[in-house]
Amino acid sequence: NPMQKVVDAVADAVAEAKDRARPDVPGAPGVEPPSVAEPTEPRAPLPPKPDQDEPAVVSATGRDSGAGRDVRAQNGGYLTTAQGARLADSDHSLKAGPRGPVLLADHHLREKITHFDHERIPERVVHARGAAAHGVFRGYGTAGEVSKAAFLADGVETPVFVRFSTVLGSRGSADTVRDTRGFATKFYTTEGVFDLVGNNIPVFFIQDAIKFPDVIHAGKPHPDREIPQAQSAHDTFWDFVSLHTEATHHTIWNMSDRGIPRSLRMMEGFGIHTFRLVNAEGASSLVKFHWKPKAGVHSLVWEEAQLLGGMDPDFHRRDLADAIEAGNFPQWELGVQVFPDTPEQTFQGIDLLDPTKIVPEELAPVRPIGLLTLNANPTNYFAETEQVAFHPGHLVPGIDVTDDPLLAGRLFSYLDTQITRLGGPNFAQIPINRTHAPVNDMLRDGFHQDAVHTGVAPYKPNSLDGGCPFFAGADDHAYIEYPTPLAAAAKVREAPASFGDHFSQPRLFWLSLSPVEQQHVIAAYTFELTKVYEQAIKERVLGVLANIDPTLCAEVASGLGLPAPEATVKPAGATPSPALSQLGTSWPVDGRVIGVVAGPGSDLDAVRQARDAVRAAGMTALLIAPTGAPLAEDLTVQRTFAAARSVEFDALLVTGAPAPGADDLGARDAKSGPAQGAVDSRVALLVNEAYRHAKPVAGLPAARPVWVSAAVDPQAPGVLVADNPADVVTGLAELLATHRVWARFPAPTG
Ligand code: HDE
Repeated sequence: NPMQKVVDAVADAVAEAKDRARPDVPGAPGVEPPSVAEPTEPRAPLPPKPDQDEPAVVSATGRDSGAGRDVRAQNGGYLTTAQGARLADSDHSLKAGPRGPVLLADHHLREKITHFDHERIPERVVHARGAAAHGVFRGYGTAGEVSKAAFLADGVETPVFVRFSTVLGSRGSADTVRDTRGFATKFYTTEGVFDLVGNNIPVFFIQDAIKFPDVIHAGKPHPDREIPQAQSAHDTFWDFVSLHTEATHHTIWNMSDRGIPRSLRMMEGFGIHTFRLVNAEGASSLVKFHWKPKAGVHSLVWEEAQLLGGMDPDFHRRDLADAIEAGNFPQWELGVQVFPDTPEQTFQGIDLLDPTKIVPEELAPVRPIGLLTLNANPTNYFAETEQVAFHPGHLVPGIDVTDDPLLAGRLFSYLDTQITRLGGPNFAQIPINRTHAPVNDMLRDGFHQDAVHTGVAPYKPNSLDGGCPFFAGADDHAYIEYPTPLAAAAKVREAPASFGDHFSQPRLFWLSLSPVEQQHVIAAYTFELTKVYEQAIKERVLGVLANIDPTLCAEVASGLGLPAPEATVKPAGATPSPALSQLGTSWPVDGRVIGVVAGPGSDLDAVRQARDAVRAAGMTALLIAPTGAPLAEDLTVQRTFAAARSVEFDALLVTGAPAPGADDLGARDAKSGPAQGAVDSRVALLVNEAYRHAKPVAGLPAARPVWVSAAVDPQAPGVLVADNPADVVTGLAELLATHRVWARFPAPTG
């Protein structure tokens, strides 16, 4: 039967294509990828292209982690033009004689320069600055009760690409600015791409997408001078958030330590909106998504963040890439808070459609449903991190949206913005964006069309292509929208009354913080408002703070030298949510960075033992010495006194008291030279900063003179001296488990 042959051939081609596209992804038990074999002529859907394979796992610095790819920038023996013609020279333009005019006939010059002229694409209108990594997501199977999504089934491994970002800054801005961080994950599932496009703060500035241009225009640099870059410490931001008080909750999170993460590896992530999950029986639940970092939730202190802006503007980007390179793969558990899908769409009085509200974890625990591991750096920043296109509307069966009005606007915005940013509607064909499921669409033509479509009937219904392709049913993994019942209503431009509560949850957040975290919030508001020129805006913000908490308002007012106004809204009584504080928990220290200071006079055996003990504890040791010369054959120096700064390290281990080096200008008195017993001033600064930032500071007995030069109180908490390097490292690791020596911060006044 010739028809049967065609059907078999199609099925074979599809099976082969699937194998090629997903060599390592096992199918979920009982979850078959959608069948795309077609019962009639004429041909198989276009197979995935070779570059639709899993992303390469070659690291940024060329470390080949097994993919066997050649990582040289160019392959092949000869340099060619884009058309493949071999070139004999690419260093000189074609000229009429060596000193003559350049000729228009130089087609190679024109090709080279023209391509260069068009190398840049527009940066993202928000979240322009980002860093990304490849990884894998493994489902626990615990979500089966609420979602039929195949990638959540037990043991299913799905390739992912995750992009972290700041919101306000331009592509070249600094990493450690005070801002919200984006946390966008692309899951290449067998049922199509699912994008979870979240942030590290669980609420948003606005409740309705129509306000997005307003909040972003207010947060971006002033349109006249284009300053300040990548920050909220300016008049227009505070003008907007003080007038538009639904922004109060997000703003207090930004002013907390959450606005300056220690590392992208140490942040939570949140889907923010309430989503709808649908299980195999078709039952719907409402959920909020949470990412929980295995390394804990940690932050910088403000001075560190500021110093890093100059010292190492790429700090977060570098930290992520280095950790992956070193094999310290960052991990997060994905979890859901599950709420019954009731007609009111509220939970214990909290409106689930209001994106400025959280549901405290104490009321609805976060249930873990899978594990994310980032295990490979991108190979090419532009191709992957820049061209990746996320969209909250990239959904798979079992995951649906709700009527959150902010989410509705996002469902429009992301698709729309990619058309400008990536130059047309075919961005799904860019390798990083391609689904790993077979594609059989009827989308045709457009800028940058990569596919060579065959056939004549890219429309339905058709008879010329035998009616192909066909619609799938729910049993064939079709995406079917949940038939949400809608109440009869009049068309209005209005928000529900519950959206009018702007202060009870900011107060809940404030009351949930520990005293030292509250102190940081006070300092952050005071810093930011000090940068505001308009007195009226400062006063208006104080009015907002009074509605959160009188102490917060009074402290900030006193820092600004202004009177504290009375509240205009009666502060709601709130039960604190301990889960909102970053303190009070111990975390693994894997991947933490310890600076090991060594200099002339350090006992090299002790240095070696210290370094090895740090490594044995799963942390990274960076050796800091006067120059880059190795201290011994096996003691490579990673940082010099001139290039090291405390902000790079989570803790310091000092092995000696190095005398000022010849290049230590800070310690040198022009006439008399360094004082007897003086310590290199850069080492003293290093230790002093680490001490002031409440980091563990430890040493061998020979380091004691450094404590004096660095104004370190040897009796202070978290200052540790021991004879044995291994004991020093054990003590450091214990101190680091709580991230900082919190007791060392000045007692809060609030
Ligand atoms: Fe976005 N957002 N957003 N956003 N957003 C973009 O999409 C938008 C919002 C988030 O690493 C843009 O591709 C609107 C909330 C992340 O590539 C744009 C609204 C949350 C990223 C856009 C929001 C986010 C973006 C810019 C209000 C947390 C970076 C370029 C309704 C849940 C993704 C682009 C990446 C990026 C629109 C609000 C997260 C313009 C209209 C809430 C992580 O489409």
